[in-house]
Amino acid sequence: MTPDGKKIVFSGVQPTGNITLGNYLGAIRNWGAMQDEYQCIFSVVDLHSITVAQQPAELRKHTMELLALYLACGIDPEKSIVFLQSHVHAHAELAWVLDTIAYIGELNRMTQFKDKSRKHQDNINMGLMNYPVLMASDILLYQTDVVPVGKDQKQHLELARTLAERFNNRYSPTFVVPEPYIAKQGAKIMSLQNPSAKMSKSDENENASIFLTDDVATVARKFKRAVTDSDTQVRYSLSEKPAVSNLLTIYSLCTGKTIAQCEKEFDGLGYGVFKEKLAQAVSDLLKPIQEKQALLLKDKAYLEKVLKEGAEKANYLANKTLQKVYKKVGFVPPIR
Ligand code: ATP
Ligand code: LTN
Repeated sequence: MTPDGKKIVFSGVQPTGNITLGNYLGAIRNWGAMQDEYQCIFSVVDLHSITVAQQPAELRKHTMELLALYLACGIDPEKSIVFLQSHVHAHAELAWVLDTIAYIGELNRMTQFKDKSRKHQDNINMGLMNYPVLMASDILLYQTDVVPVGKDQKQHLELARTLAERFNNRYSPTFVVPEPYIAKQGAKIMSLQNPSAKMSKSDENENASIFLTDDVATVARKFKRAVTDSDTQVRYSLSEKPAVSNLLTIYSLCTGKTIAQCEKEFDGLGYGVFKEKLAQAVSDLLKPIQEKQALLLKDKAYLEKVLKEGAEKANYLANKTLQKVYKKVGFVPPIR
């Protein structure tokens, strides 16, 4: 809670490449709408991204692109704190302390760790296993009340809660225990090629994901190739028609129409027409974001100003918590 009684929101996305429609609908889109009611803190979590090998020049580029995307999606640096995780050293420092109360068994069980270990067998590094502890540190440093994320992050949020409670019990109340905020619709957008897998930035099949940078023709082509079923009815049923239900969810979120309205709109029209309209709706949503992002990326001075001010505000808040933590664990404060 801030001094003026606003709850604190924290969230982040990794600058690991192309942001997908899943990242947008499941996470970033919801952030903009929270800025008036909450004190929001949004980070480009670059420390997390190197748990999977990155090219340094690419990482720098993706980081600035993601920052510009946050702003293009309506994150307002006048209202919210926007910063790069690596600009606030307290994230890595608190992660170290939390590491000493996190158990190997807990981290070993994490679904994302197991998935990513399978995908990157040549690089099962300690950072990959430690990823959720760093994420807990991100959240707990700001005394966060609410964390808006997609469904896949729920398990990591549980760990952040567990670590907060464990620290509070072992020492004395220090951290707010955060709540996840998972949107009812869009929390798990599925792959266009396999409705049982989530849409992911790192999918090898590029037809599986819509990227926020995709142009009109690419969006149309990907939806045209999207898997459906042998039926012809545009109807929502997760058990009987998972692929079509996923497309309906996307259409509903992009147009603001309810699922029932969408079903009615395509009653008797078949998948061809539905897919064309869907592609149009997605492109209409992406176009203004792409235009704003391109303009912002040309204004390096402005982006740097946002980063400088964001880092100052974030450092102030994070250091306050870190100092409390250091005191509680028994570190002698530096002599000034
Ligand atoms: P990767 O595929 O590289 O693991 P990712 O696509 O999962 O990455 P993250 O940076 O890990 O992306 O996630 C950013 C945010 O987007 C998180 O809040 C996450 O829950 C959300 N998110 C990711 N994929 C989806 C999806 N398919 N549907 C809804 N939300 C998603
Ligand atoms: N692990 C998250 C990204 C992330 C995050 C956070 C989200 C890192 N730190 C703190 C919310 C709060 C993911 O989406 N893969």
